[in-house]
Amino acid sequence: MLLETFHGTDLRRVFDDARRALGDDVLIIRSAVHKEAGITRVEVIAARQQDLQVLKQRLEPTLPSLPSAQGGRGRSGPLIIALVGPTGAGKTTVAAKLALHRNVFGGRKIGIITLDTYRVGALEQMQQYAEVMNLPLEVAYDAKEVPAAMKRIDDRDVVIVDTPGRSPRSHDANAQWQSLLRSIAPDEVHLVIPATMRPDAVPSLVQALAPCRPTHALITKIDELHDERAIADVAARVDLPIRWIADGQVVPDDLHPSRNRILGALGLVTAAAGTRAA
Ligand SMILES: Nc1nc2c(ncn2[C@@H]2O[C@H](COP(=O)(O)OP(=O)(O)OP(=O)(O)O)[C@@H](O)[C@H]2O)c(=O)[nH]1
Ligand SMILES: [Mg+2]
Repeated sequence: MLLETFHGTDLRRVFDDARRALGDDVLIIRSAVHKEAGITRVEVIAARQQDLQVLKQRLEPTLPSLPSAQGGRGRSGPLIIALVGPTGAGKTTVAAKLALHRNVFGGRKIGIITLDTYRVGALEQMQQYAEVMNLPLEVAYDAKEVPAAMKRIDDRDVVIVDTPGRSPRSHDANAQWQSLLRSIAPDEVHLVIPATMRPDAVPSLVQALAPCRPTHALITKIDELHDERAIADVAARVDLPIRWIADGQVVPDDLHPSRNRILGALGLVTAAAGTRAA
């Protein structure tokens, strides 16, 4: 765990325990002292500064470079960002937020491709979003359709690819949409992870979705946490850069840059900076 909790009755001793366990570069994130039935109880939450440094480096605030007249990305066509992750993680909602948020790709031409043709109602959900957002939507059922679908939205600056939830049971269905995704060759693949997921389950999720070649993680449902510091534990378990987080169902407002929010949850930036919108 990134964050370790230490208990005791004497603050100095608990600090010493933390230092013994985590080494001299220990950073105290929070300490609390309260009395319970006349006994002083101390709780100290600490982390290794080195681990925090590694986490900070992964919270990259910069947006990807977008296509320009000079072809600055080294290839023509739109920037392609795909979203993959477990069922119900918030992929489709994030797709709509990315498409609409003025501080993300505001003013750019956006297109959407969905590979989610499996779940009943999934296509209708995306069609409704595309309609209200007034954005072109392409649906790819098999690999043969990908080149034509891509060509139809080739004039877009950014294409967002929505995918079905990874089914733990249906290997064939997963293999099929994952091969479709590879044929699209996205520039970035964001692994969408609900913050409410147990941190120790994160590595096996990353492994299960390795065929999608995730380049980033995107943590959703932060609003459902009892204690926001838990985002840091999820973030620390996924060894990928994290640019955005989501903290609610409201499209597009509940999407924010990750850095200040995650460091803010740890008390490492001021609260005001930590809650600033995207
Ligand atoms: N509280 C909360 N709910 C969210 C957030 N993001 C999405 N949701 C809700 O989670 C539910 C599932 O969201 P979807 O976007 O459909 O999730 P998905 O990953 O596309 O789901 P599948 O396509 O079924 O795999 C919806 O009710 C969303 O409104 C978030 O950040 N916080
Ligand atoms: Mg979906």
